[in-house]
Amino acid sequence: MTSTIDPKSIGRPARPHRHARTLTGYFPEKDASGKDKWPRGDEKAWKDGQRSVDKDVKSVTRNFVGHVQTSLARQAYNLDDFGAYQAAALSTRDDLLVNWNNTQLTYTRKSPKRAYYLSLEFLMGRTLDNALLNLGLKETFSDGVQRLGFNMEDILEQERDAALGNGGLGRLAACYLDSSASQELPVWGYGLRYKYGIFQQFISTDGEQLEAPDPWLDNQNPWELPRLDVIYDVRFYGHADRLNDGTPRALWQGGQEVLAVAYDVMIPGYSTATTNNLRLWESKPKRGFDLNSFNAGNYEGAVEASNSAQAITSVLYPNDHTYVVLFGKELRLKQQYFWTAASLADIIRRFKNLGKSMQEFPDYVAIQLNDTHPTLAIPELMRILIDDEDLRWDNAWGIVTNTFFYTNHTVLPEALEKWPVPLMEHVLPRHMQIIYDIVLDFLLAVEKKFPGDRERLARMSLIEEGVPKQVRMAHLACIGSRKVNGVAELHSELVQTTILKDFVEFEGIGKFGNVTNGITPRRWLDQCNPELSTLITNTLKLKKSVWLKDLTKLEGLLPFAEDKVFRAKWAAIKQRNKERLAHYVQTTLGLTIRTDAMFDVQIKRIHEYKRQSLNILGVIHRYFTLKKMTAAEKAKVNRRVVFFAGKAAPAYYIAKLTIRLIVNVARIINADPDTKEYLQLYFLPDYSVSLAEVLIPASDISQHISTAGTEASGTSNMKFCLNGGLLLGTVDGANIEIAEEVGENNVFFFGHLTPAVEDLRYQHLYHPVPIEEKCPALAEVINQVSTGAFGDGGVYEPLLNTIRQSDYYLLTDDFDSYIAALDMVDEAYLDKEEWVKKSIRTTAKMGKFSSDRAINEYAESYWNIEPTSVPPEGY
Ligand code: 26W
Repeated sequence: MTSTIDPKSIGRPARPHRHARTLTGYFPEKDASGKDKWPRGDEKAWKDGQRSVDKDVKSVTRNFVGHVQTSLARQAYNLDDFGAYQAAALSTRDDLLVNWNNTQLTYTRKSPKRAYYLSLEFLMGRTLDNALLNLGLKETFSDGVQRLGFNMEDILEQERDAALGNGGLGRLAACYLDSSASQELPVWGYGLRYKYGIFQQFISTDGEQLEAPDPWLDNQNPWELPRLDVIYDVRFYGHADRLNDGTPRALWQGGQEVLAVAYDVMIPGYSTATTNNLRLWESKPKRGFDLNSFNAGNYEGAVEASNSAQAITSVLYPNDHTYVVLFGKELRLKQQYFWTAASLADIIRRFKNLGKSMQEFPDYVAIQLNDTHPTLAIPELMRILIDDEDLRWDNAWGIVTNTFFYTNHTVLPEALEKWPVPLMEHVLPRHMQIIYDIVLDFLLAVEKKFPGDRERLARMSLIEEGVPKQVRMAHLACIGSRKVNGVAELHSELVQTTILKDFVEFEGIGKFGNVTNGITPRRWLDQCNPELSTLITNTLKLKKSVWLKDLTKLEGLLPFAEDKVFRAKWAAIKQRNKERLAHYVQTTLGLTIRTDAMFDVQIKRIHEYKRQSLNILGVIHRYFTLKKMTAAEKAKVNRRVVFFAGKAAPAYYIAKLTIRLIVNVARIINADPDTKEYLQLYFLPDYSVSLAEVLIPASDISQHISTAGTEASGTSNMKFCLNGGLLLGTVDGANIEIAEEVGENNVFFFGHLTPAVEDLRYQHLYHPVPIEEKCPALAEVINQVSTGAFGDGGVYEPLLNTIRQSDYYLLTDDFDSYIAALDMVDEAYLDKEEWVKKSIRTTAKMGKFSSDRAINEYAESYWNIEPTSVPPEGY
């Protein structure tokens, strides 16, 4: 079997059971005369709308059947798995709604300080399983659908991922919403309701990535509530005239006006009645179409305005770290403003309902900026306070700088957002005026503290000189916020000593901090690895809801690492998770994977800094090493199955070439009878949250091998370790803190450290050593690729040249230690008992990485908000 991937077979998992059937047990038995006992006894309660929150199997099935017949207008004798999913979602939604209403009512009555998480991305994945878990209805529901003749797992498989994000940043936002609700914190998310999520990835037979749109709303979305009553006007373009009346006010008029319509997504907390809200905005034309043009026969002109308005929330931008300086990407700027303007208008309206003065705004509102994408909220709040609320400049600036908090997610220079000044002046003329006013005040203050330091002023300005001039969004986010944080210890340190160093010197270190990222153990352990979760519950002798909410309780597993019986159970679960993955690959791709091998996984966006290239070159090295071995030598080798998955930004040529190389290497080595027993390689297309949920629990070892100092945190590293997978990585991001927790002897580290990186890059440029001398093993591998061992070698030259030439990501420096680390992994794996001990100890020490811990740090040390509990039955 080769690994040639047939593009037709790729994509979202197929729907396994399309065929319709009759709901078992729904039709009543016949009575003595052969007539149906109809209608069924419970129907009256259903019609009276008496839906109980306190569910039993009977009420679950009743509600389910009710939705089949009413909401879906389908017949109980004719329902397929997809219909069953829809009915399941709608009945679960009914329960969520009760809690959601109670929660909003509680917040309105108690008026606690609230926090708002502004993120352009929320990578939610599927909802049904999570909603049932959090509601405590999983077993009941599963029983219920089973009685109706359905299988819960098949139903869950019908749901499409909500893939409104690129990667780590978007998934982090989703984990934080889950934790906020679980910790009963009054937190709402604000984002955009993209019509198309992250593109679907297909792989052509020659290994090329092809992109297709992700029309995730085509099947309708049962999880959103359209709020046609919650709408705001958002303006673009036009002209802004200062009033020059002794106030800083201006009048912004004309241009394009677009409507923002709210869609609400309910976010249930785990094992609590708290159900928070994620509000997503959709853009709509303010007026349907232009009647004048229509009457004049200009039909295109008539719909133009409508199209232009709808375009704003049509698609998620697929960029991740690359090409963030988006020249001419006017639509992305419009997205950012549309979203921040609608969200702020909504937040201010809610605040005003409290009847407080604007001065008290920061006492009731904290706004978290997830990266610089929502930074326009800073000049937008200034605009509202000055132009609409008539506040003085300093007063307004005081309110702004006590409201916002900024999290940085990358120090890579190419990913720092900058907007061309001419574009800003065109699209947002009033905001550009305000930004200039902010710059003036700010630079005067810097000059006062560091008199005559012109270079410092140029470095710190919000405007970068050049053609065109550009607004540096990270600088604006920094000076407009109360606090600034990075996402892992090392990363926060780098933020403070590199990109924002001048700001630390100017504003003092107190404003800067760290909140190490976290992941929700509900989705990333209990849902994705139910068997392990059950074993943990039984072993800790705690209720699941206890340890899932206090993850440090996992430490109680430590003594069981010494228990042989426990280890056998632990290992057996890993094995079954491998088989589950193999089954997935068999059914979706038609490929047969061996499961009696170590599963080695690298899944993340494809990027040079993440160094998938290092991994694939390591695989090739292994392949040629195996080829040279005798049968007797090979028999002692550790069998390995290597998995890759991840998307490349559509315009990122080198990343796409990397995928191509992986796929073509797979084609050759999986077909090679000399080696295929010992080494297999797969590129799984269309990586998603749902695919991660299958891959992560199956992994023995996962790779997090970024060049030191480039990966801000990483969060999948935490997911693997929580599921008992060991980590092979560089001394970077959260890998460092994971090793601190689980112990360095349970982590495989390699490579140069961050402080060496700058110097090595300098050496590459000014004292280059030929690769053959510096790293012969790598030179040999590169030579094999180049001379066509895996198909036309010429194709890969641009990729290979990045390594032969400046080698910015230091493959030539780290390759030898990488290979040595892989050998250590093999050696360790051969001692199965010892390996399982490491696996147990790793899981046991992952408590720190719960997103509950992280969100509590934000709540306490940043936002100053408190838990606000919701009575389960309402008032
Ligand atoms: C404009 C396109 C774009 C989109 C996203 C540019 C840059 C980004 C982010 C800043 C990149 C990102 O997702 N960063 C990741 O954030 C995770 C959560 O904090 C970290 O775990 C990852 O290390 C970091 O790469």
